This record gives sequence, C-alpha cells and structure tokens, in this order.
Amino acid sequence: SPKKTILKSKVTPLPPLGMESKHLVSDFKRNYNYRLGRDEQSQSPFYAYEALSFAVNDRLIERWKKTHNAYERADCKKAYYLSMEFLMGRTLSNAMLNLGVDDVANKAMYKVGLEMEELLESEPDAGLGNGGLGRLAACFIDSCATLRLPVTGYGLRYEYGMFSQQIVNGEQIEKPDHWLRNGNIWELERPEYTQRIKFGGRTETHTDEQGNTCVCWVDTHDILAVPYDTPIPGYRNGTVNTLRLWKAQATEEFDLAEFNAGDYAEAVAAKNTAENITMVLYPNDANENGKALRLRQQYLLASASLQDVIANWVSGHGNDFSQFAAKNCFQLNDTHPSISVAELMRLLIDGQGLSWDDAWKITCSTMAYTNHTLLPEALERWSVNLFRQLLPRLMEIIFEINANFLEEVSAHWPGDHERLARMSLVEEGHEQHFRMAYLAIVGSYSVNGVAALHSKLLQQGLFRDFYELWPEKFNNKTNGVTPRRWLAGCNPELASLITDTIGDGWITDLSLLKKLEAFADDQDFHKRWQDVQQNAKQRLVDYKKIEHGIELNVDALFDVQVKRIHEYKRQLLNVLHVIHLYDRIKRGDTVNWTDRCVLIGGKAAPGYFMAKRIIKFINNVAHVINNDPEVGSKLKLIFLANYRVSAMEKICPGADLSEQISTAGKEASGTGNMKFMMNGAMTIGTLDGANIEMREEVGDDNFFLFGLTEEQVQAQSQHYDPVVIINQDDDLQRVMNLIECGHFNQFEPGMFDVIKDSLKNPHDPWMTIADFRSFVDAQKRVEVAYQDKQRWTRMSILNCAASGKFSTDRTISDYNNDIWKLTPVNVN
Ligand code: T68
Repeated sequence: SPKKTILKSKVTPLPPLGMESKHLVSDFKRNYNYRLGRDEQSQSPFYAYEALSFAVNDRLIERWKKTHNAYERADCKKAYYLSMEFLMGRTLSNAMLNLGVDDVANKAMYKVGLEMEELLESEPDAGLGNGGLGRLAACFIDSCATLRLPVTGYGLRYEYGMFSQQIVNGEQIEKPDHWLRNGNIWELERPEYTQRIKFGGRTETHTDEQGNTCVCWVDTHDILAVPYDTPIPGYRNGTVNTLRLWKAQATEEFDLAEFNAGDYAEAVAAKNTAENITMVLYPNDANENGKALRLRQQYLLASASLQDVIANWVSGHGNDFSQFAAKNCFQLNDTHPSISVAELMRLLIDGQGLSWDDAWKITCSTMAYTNHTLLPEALERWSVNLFRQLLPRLMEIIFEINANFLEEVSAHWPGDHERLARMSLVEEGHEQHFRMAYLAIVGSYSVNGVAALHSKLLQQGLFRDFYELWPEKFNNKTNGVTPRRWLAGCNPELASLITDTIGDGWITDLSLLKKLEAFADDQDFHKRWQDVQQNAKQRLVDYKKIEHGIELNVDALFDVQVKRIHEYKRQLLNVLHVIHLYDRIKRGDTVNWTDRCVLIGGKAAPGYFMAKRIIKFINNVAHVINNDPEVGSKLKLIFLANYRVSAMEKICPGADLSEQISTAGKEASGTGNMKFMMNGAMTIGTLDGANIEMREEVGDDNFFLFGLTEEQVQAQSQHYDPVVIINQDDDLQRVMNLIECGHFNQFEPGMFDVIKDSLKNPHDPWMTIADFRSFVDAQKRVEVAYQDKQRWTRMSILNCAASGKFSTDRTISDYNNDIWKLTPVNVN
C-alpha cells in the first residue's frame, strides 16, 4: 500500500508568529484569481472580501493548530461554554485586528484600488442570537482566547439567524436571514467528529449476569449532529480557540429504510424534519417557548457537545473517569442547555457504565449555571409529557434526580411540605412541568447572576430556598464587553487618541483607561477628544443618510436607545419624553433650547404584540414630529431599522447620551450600556442591572440618575395609581392628551389604545408613569450639561476612563478564578 506521505510531507509554512502580514497582498491576489477564479470583469466588493478573508483565515488556521497542540501537551483543564446563541456579527475586521494585520491590509487594499470600508460592509452579520445573552457569549470567547484560556464554545449552526427587520408603514416586517447563502469562509466542517443524537423511542430495563440493572433507550429516531468549527483568535497572542457549532443531519438509515419502502416523497419529508432542527433561531429574547422543536434544539446541543467531550476523554483516558471533573467544566448560558445535567448522567451511566453516585458526583462538580433574567415569563418549564415522548430516558433521570434532591430537602427541613413543593424540579398542576432553572441549580456547583443587583435579587427572591440550602453555590459575575470589538475595532479614531495619550496597554488591560483621568481638564486633550467625537457623529450622520435617506444635524444631542423592544426596557418612557419636548416646542416653550435627535432601534419578537405596537407608535410619533416645520431641527425622532451587531459598531461611537431606562429590578445587567460608556457617551439611567456599578465607577456627578429604586418599585406597586399621577402633572397630562386625542394616529383610529391603556393600568408592572417626572428632570440636567461644552467633554472623558471594569477580560478572569480554575496556556 502507498506510504502515507502526504500528512508528513513538508507544507510550505505560513509566515511565523508576528509576521502575519507577510505575503498578505500576494495571498489576497492568489485567492482572488485562483481560489475564487475572478478577474477584473467580475469585480465585486464581496469577492474581494472573500479573497482577503481566505488570506486572513489561513493565518488563523496555522495558529489554531498550534494552539490545539499546546493544549494537548499541557494536558490542562478545559472549560466549555454551552450556549444556544453566539451573536458574532462580522468576522473579518475583528480577525485582522486581533492578528495585527489591519494596517497592512488597509494599505494593501488601497494599493489595489479597493475601498476597505466597502469590502467589510459586504460581509453578512452572523446573527445567531437574539441580543444581550448571545452577544455576551461572543464577547466571552474573545476574552477567553485573549487570556490564553483553553475554552471551547459550543452552539448551534442555524441556517437562518435573527430575522432582518423592515419597517413598512411604521410596522415591523420580518424577513428571513439566510446568512449562509453566499457561503461562509470562516467555518470548517468536521464530519469526523459527527455525533449521533437519539429522540423518541422507549426505555427497557435489563439485568446483566452480575445482577446489575441497566437501562436501554431503544427504538429511537436518531439524528446526526455535524460540527462546524470557527477559529476564535486572541488579541495578538498566538492563541486561536474554537467555536464549534452543530448542524442537524439525517442519518443514512433514514435514506435507506424509508426510501426503499416506496414512499419517496414521505421519506424526503421525514428527512427534512430531521434537518429542520437547526434550521432557525427562535427569535424570542425574553419569553419561554414550549415548542417541541426548541426542546429538540436544546437536546441536540447538549448531547452532541457532551458526547464530543466524552469521546475525547475516552480517547485519552479509556473508561477511567476519576479525573474527569478535575479536567473539565461546563458553563451553561442560562437554562437553555440545562438538559445537559441529565444528559451527562445518561452518558456516564448508560454509556460508560458508571454508578449513579459516581456519575452524580462528576455532574455536580463539572456543571456551572448562569442566570440572565428574573422575569417569570422567561423561566423555562418543559411539559413532562413532551419529555416522555421526545426524551423518555432523560425524563426518568430527571425524576430520579428530583427524588434524591427532595430527600435532601426533607432532611434539611423536616416536615416542611410547602418548601418541598416549592423546590421540587416538578411543578404539579393540570399538567406536570420540569423547572429547568431548578434542574440547573441542583446539578451545578456554581450559580451566578450577571450584575451585583441581579445576583442579590436571585438570592433573596427567585432562588431564595436554594440559596438557604446551598449559600456557597451562589455568586455574582458582572457582565462586560470585549474592548477589541467595542472600542479598538469600532472606534479606531478614539482608540488611537487613547493610545497616543496613555499607550496601547488598555487593549488587554482596560483598567489602564483610568490614566485618562489625568487629562480630564487638559485643554489640548479636550480639543482632540471633541474632534474625535464630532467625527464619529458625522460618520453616523453619513451612514444614516446612505442607509435611510435621513439627514441629521450633527450638532444636536444624539440621544440613543438601541436594544430589543420590550415593555420592561421602557422605550415608551423615552417616547413620552419626546412627545413632551414636541409639546414644549408647539407651546413656544423653547428658551435655551437644546437641539436633540432621538434614535431608537431594536427588534420585537414576532409574537410579542405589545412590542410590535410600540414600534408602530415610535414610527408614527416620528412621522408627525419630523414633518412639522415648526419643529425643524429642534427635535428629530428616528427609528433605526434592523438594529444588529454591525449597526451598533457604527452607532455607539456617535452617541452623546445612552438611554438605560428599564424599570429598576428588571434588567439583569445590560451590556449596551457598557459599550456606550466605553466610547465616551453619558448615561441616563435607573438604578438597575449594571447601571448601578457603572455609576459607582464613574461617580454620581457623571451619571444622570433618575427613577424609583427596586425597593420603591416593590413598595409602590401595591398602591400604584397612574391616573392620579397624570392628573397631578400638567406636562404629563398634555402628553397623554396628545396620545388619547389621536394626534399620532389620525387615520388609524384606536391604533394606540392598548398603549394608553397599559400606561394607565394600575397593575402596569413597568410603572412607566411613575418615573416620568423624574426622567424629564434628569433630561433637563442632561441639556444643561450638554450646553457647557467643557463640562460635557470632561464627563465624556471620565466615563471612558471609568469603564475599565466592564471589559469581559475582567469578567472572564472572575469566572476563571472563582469557577473554572483553568491555567492559561502559552502557545508560543
Ligand atoms: C439578557 N438576556 C438580559 N436573553 O436581559 C440582559 N432569553 O440584562 C443581560 O445583560 C444579558 O442577557 C447578558 O447577561 C437575554 O438576552 C435572551 O436573549 C434570551 C434568548 C432566548 C430565551 C430567553
């Protein structure tokens, strides 16, 4: 047989580390001409994007293999970030930044007559997430690679990501996001690591010769999970980690058995059903979804990822699992992958022959759970009957976990039957449901919230019983964002001003931004800071002009609220303020006026009626205001359609004011708030989520605080009477009158009745009316500050300087020190 020389034969090596830019131009040209087969006649920014991406990706792959080998050699503990969402956005410019080839590539493209900006714009966003939770996962894996931590991200390769949003007649229209249509050069299919996933069927109990009982899950309808890997580069450190996304595929038996049975059409349909599992991302950001397809997705992620890790373990250690927990840990991004607790038990017991007790010890010393919400409507509960049909073996295991757990509860609180019912993993009722958050807590050694207030509220409220039982499990990990994408990448002008001033250490140690404080009163520095901010605003103006045909006044205060549309985030409060400003203009109350441009953007879950109506409301109010010649440039309201990662990269550098105005106690953390702060915007915000910690860092003088505290919200909700508040406030009354008299829906009678009703409802959980006056007053303080250019610039510098805590490098260090305990690995 032929000698296997190909694997050993010498491959022309890519330039060594630190020389990534070498040959970039010639590689680009070679890719353009040969890999893509294009020439001058077939020029398009997209092909240029692909050719450059191939050149960059080759450099990533070289380091990727080195990283893998370094981890193997180090035989180190590893962590796995299990998440149904990774909201990556675009890859090319971030990869060039992290590799350090950005300058060379810019020059090279210029030389061959291509506009880098245009080329980068042709890359579609990888929108495999809804919002904060998915983007957090993306920032986390960037920081893990930068901190040289052996962490793999596991997720799903949805064929369709987050829908694209169009606004027609003021209403949201969803368009499917077929982001893979033109191929994805960054992914590498790994068919050799395909895993088999079981669904359906039934269980059988057998007794072997030794008298041990074992359970077999039989008559299943299996599906394959095929991994696609994407390289995740650290910042200029030679580390390239892996994001592994699973795609569902029908098994071959599927083809054979069903096709030969004669019913060809049925068979193709069945095959499609299997492959549908990873077809589409569920677009609900804060609502539990009881659909069978969603449960299939969750199980596919959990089972494929755990099987992958176990297969790798067995290849190195055989069936000795004694060190498994010392070498592996799984971070669960919310309860979406929490079925992993039961699945790891199944794989260890049924697959590897471990005893229940040994398997349980391993499971609860490898799993860690992060909660991202207190909203009851978002807490996942799965119908036990659905489990019985779809995952019968997992149902049995969860029941057994529950039986053991309830014994522990009984021993701790003898006779406390109420507590037993409260804490049970099984919610009784008309139909039984599994409480997935409780399964995650019971099966984990760590449970964390995502900001100090949020973690405190989890311990005192939602998970109180569990906190009383296991206080040592609970901890806080305040969120962050990666400063590579959210400062160095999206705001190169500000980044280079900062680097000129304090050096470039801040890119990997954001606490160094503190050094900018020394320049807070430096007049030369002020001038440069103002120029940078003004240019960023101008770029936002130009971008809006190109994308929406809207011309904004660059000297106006840019007041921005971009995030998912949700009642608790209170876009309505923002609009009430806008209407109040409009009313002031109409009444001629405009002495000392500050021109303001209010930008609101975000997607509504397609099934969330109120959120969609809020979008319609914003657009209608915008139409009236923007077309009133009396208003002119004093006030503009713009709805930014199709808000997404790549849009935020243009928006956050150009914002003056960041709106973080959720009802206190409702926003777990927020992360958009941090992006704005890092880029020098001021925050107007409530004492909610991470706002509290941002204000602590920057000081009360540099933060526009308003609104009820979480305790006040709790206390006042008992006797909340919005109508009384409206009647006592002339400004608010006029605003409500404008809405109620149909001023914003002259040809659409009744359109905003639901909005008016919800604001006036004494049971309105978001208590929007309660915070109106305080919000308007805070906005006045914003205007006073904005008119004093010197003061505003100083505040802007101080906000950026104080944002160091909100780097995911800090967050991930905290996860690592308290939960994962991994040792960084040097790749060089
Ligand atoms: C967000 N949650 C929190 N959920 O709302 C935000 N939910 O305060 C926090 O900063 C962020 O997580 C990161 O911790 C979400 O984004 C979802 O997107 C989601 C998706 C599916 C189901 C439920």
